[in-house]
Amino acid sequence: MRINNVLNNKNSDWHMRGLTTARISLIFIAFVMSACVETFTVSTGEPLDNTTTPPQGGQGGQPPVNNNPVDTVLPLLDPLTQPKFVNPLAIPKVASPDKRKNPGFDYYELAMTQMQQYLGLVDPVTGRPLVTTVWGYGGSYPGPTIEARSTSSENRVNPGSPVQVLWSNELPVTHLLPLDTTLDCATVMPGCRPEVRTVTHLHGGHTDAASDGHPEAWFTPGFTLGGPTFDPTMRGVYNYRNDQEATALWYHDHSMGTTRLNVYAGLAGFYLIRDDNEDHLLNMGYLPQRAYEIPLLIQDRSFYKDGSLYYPNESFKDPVTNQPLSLDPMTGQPVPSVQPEFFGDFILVNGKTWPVLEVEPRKYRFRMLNGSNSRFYAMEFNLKQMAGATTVYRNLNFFQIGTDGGLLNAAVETKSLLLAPAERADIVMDFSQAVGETIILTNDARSPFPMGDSVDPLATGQIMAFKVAKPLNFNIPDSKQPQSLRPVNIPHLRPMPGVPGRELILSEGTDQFGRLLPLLGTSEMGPLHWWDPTTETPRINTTEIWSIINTTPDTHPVHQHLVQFQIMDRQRFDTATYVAGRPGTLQLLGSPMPPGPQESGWKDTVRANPGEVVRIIAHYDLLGEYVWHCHILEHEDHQMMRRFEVIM
Ligand SMILES: [Cu+2]
Repeated sequence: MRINNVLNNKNSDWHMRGLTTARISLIFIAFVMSACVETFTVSTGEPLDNTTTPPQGGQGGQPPVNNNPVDTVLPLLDPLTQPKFVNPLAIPKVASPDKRKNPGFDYYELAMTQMQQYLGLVDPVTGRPLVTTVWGYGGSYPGPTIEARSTSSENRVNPGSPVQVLWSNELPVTHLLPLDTTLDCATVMPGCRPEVRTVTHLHGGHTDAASDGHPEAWFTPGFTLGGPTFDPTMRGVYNYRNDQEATALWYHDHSMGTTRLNVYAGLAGFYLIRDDNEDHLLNMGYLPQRAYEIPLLIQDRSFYKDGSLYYPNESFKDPVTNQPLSLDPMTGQPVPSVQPEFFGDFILVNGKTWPVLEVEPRKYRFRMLNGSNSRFYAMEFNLKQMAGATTVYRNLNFFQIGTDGGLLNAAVETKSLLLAPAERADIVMDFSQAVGETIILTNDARSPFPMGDSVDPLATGQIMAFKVAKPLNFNIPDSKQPQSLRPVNIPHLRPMPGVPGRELILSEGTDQFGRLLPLLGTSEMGPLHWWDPTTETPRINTTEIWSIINTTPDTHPVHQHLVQFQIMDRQRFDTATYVAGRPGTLQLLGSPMPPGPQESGWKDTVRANPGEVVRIIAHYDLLGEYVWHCHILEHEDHQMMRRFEVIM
């Protein structure tokens, strides 16, 4: 399938096993550890629950210096040595806005810093807690949750304000993780430098182009350096309109060529929009009250034995000679290579490994977000029971009530939920029939999705646990089963007469070193690079259909900035006859299939499946340059991203 992929460690699960068996003995570098464990950087704003001191007996350690030299092989932490469902789920604090700084705006200041945080890891030999050096916004990973209120014209009862955030970069000048200096990074210096550059994007936000977090609008500490589209006059202050309906957005780093590393280091947080309709549902008892609404940011990571973050540091090698091919353009020295994908073997929720949440026997609302670099999650709630000496699992029904961009028309009863990177789902889970029981949120999505390796049922096959151990608080009534969720159904976007659709492609080629190069492109021109001229130029206030033809063997989560779109349908095509760049060769097969009920709402990220054309429709109502891209971050950083510009 992936003939161009000759990276030794494409599949990290395989890589881990290789490391934990034969390769550990090759090189061993001991970190000199000394006792100073309580040196967490605590936020200047809202601290996060999980920045708390680790349990008794905490081991000390200088922050592990982890900008790892190339091609070293250090021992990794084995996920099977780690306790599961012991660490309490951390819930990110809600940031408090300053309403006086800039009247009319909710104003926040969120600095990006490096800190040490307890992610729930223990030393497998001593049982002592291990701390991890991470990056975070506002002093924590994940960053604090921003709660905004809709400013939409339909939100008249309790209208909100736009939000302003000063995003400042107070990170070290050296990256925490292995940097590939061969990528196109739109840097001011050759060789993908400066190493540490950041720009924040509000994912799913209806945002003016200047504040959208364009990947080339990155900046360095003190705004001393900036990318080609960085506007120094903004001084890192971004405006968010909030003129959209209630939903869960998220903010994360989007810097050119280093998004995968910056997000992996910890730069992500929730951004919830509230509105009158949601209040109405709460007042009517159709949604769990706020105390029972919990955001769940699901991510995979790998760690070295000292608890520091592992990200592959191997150069890209010639498969025959084993000589490094990824060479720094400035020094000519081997550098770590971008990966085709990266899959960690630890699962974290809100920055804690395999956490547990004690719940009451009632309904809870979970705001689910897949914030992983490459991993998909196919999730179920499984009730763990004993049948004699055997553990058996019974998967439970739950309700999906919302998608990326807002509530569905009506709740969808289901047993499973599939989330690609960056997708969100709003769900309601009823624990009332499980008093005293433990329910495991499980995952069985293959990596890469959908045809890659299966999960390890004892590690990546598990996400978190819910123990129905708390007594029911009778003072707060349980919610009713959610039924109709909107005053009027979501209007179907309609194509506009005279506005042609676009045929776009997802493809795989090779870069200058022979590495797998995932690309976007157009049906007429074939695969295109980031630097090729902009081809997608919707006119302002028009509605367009984009047909995205996936010629690759993997599912790619395709994300458009600016808009919330609707999925129209998916249809198979003949992959044997189709040639990108020759539109006449597209032979559609079978019938177009409308999206299932779990995707029948507002979306900003769509799963483009292999061998399928997915059609999406969106309305473009703000001028300026934005991007669309695959949200597998290793793909996005390696050219699977293109500009689009809304023009007059
Ligand atoms: Cu992709």
